[in-house]
Amino acid sequence: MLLKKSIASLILFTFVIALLPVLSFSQSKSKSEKGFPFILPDSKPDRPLSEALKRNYEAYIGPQPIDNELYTQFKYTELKGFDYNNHDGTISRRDPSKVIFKNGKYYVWYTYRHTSKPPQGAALSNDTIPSADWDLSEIWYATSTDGFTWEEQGVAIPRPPKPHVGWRSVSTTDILEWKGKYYLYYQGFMETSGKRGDDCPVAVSYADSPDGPWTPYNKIVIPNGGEGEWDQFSIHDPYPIVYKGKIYLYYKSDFNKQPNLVRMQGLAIADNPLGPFKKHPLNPVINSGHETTLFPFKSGMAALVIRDGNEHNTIQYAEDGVNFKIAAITEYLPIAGGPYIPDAFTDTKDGRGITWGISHLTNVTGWDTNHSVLLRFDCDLSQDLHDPEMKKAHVYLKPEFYYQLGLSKEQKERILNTKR
Ligand code: AAL
Repeated sequence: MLLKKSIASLILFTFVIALLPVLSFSQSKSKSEKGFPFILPDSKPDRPLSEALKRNYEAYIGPQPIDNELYTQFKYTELKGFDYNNHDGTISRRDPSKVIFKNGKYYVWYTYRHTSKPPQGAALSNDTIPSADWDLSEIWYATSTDGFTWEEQGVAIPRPPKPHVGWRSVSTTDILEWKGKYYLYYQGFMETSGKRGDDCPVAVSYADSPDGPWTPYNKIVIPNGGEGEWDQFSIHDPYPIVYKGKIYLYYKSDFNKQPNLVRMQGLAIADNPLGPFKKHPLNPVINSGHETTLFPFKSGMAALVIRDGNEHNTIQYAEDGVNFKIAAITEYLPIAGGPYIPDAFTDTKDGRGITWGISHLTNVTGWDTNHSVLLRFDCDLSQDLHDPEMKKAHVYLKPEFYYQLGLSKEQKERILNTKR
């Protein structure tokens, strides 16, 4: 009897041992066959992933917007202190510079147009009638103690006399502080914008104080590209940052044949604010965008990429300041944003990021009184702020907003004439 029992228990034991690998395999099989976990893993899980889920963990700083330091919403505030002649189109302010803080106040420079008539297009323009919103303009500046109410200080860079660069218009400026001196880079038009295209090089003026007086260098500091090169006609939106011990000046150019104008952004680097600037061999370095808005972030460079191109409405990041990748996708980004970047000129190795700045809105009333206004934007693209309200991923807008995005007459006719 005892023998029978021990043989039976031996058989049972052997059977269980034999089953173990199958059981554990079926257990592990069921683990890998288990669906994606209900609680979103903080880091890339060790399991087969779709391309989208791989990207969710590889392309972005965090698996959700709330965890992504380079994701933010943007909030806007109307500025006090600027008069626009009842918005009749004769006064325009646009394309603000970065904001700096000096002498206990904030400074911003911008394109200022004050003409007897609103822009009339190239054909109807003359020495006093502007072709475009930034034609026949000067560079003015304003100061503020809080970034919301501004005091206009007047002209910083007037239009120089012919034949100096910028005699037709000086516009779209940005500020650099370098070794205790100040430099304003700006588009220097020597023909009416719109005659051929929006064609201009970049000029520069310098001063010992942000309040001027500004001395024009009276030479082209960022030249147009050679014939047939992408930036042969326009060097727009000069945007200097001190990075890796040098001046990294980002800019935009309009190229390709009309009506399919392409806008991309390039980089020119110099050791001296007055040049020579060497254009990067990999230019264009950003494949989309319009006006330039960048800031040092950690050891690299971040960029707000707006309005045009396959990758508009993105926030991008380049570990080396040159090779940009999408870091976040967002909406209602500041147009022509000029952020307040405390470490824009400190050659930082750990860029802290941004929380506010000045941007613009164009054509705010309609083409017959075309002009632009400045406004303030706030955001959370900072290592030193964590504002969950700025990390929300949806903006609720009223039906009127959507209805103003209406069909054109031609689209309506096409739809109504489409056979069922
Ligand atoms: C802006 C900028 C440049 C262009 C025009 C004025 O948005 O891109 O400055 O020349 O438009």
